[in-house]
Amino acid sequence: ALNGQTEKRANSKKNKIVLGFAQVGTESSWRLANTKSVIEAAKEADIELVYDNAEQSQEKQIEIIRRFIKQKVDVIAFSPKTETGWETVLQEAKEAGIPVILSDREVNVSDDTLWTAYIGSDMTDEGRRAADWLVKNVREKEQYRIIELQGTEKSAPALGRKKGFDEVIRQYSQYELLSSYYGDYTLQSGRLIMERALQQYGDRIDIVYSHNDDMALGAIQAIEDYGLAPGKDMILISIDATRPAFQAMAAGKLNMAVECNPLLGPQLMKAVRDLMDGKDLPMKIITAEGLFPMETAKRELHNRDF
Ligand code: GYE
Repeated sequence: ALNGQTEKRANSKKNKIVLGFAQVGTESSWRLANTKSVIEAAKEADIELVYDNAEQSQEKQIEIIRRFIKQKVDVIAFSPKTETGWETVLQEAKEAGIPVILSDREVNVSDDTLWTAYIGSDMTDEGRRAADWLVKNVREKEQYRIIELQGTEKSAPALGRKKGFDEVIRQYSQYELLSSYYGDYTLQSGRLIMERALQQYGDRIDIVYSHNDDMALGAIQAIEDYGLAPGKDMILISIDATRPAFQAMAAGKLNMAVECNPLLGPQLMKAVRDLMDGKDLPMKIITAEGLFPMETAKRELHNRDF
């Protein structure tokens, strides 16, 4: 199928590769940095990017992908809002001979030939590392009660980050997960669900584990409004480690952030080019990432480029 694709391009004398990119939304700092990275990397790689944004709607994302198929783009990349619900549209892409690359979120489909490669992080490992940091660094009290602020329901990062975290925490009786709440990775949703958690549990909450920085920043506001000091009265940890999280850490309000790198543009363009050259892609292209406790924030802040 790939060779046919390359031939078709050569025959039509189309000199630029066309990539359709169906971004999931504009929900977070991470996402904005990701979008910028994809747009810049396409320019750099001289790949024609057809970009559209689903604004956190799966139906809209499916519509966009269908439009890409109609336009006969060479490759489709997208960041699937949820893990499920993609069989039909991915089948359509496959029948049209258009390879699909998953960007930063995986899908859960019965037939793995419906997609070509995944580029992004190991979400379960991020959750695991967040919990590892807790059990190694937050352990002087006899009992810790945890609140979890989850990302979008059924999204790959929310599922993975919960799974990895639970896996570790479950082994220590010192930690108790009081409750998990769904947000949608936005600051607003983080604030809202933290308010709900505070209404339910008040100052019995010792630790807040947020699936991304923006929700953690919303939680910080809610905790301050409640009259407590985030980072001191309550331990806050989050995932992404974007610049705003570093600023919150430097201000002593966020205790740790596990890095999730949004700068996937260059890797994506390389994958697209390799595909069009008829090369085989690895199924998973996983990004290596760090972990930053509060104490490193001032030093690292100026190194952050997302
Ligand atoms: O962590 C979050 C964003 O899919 C990895 O989505 C991405 C996640 C990221 O909204 O901030």
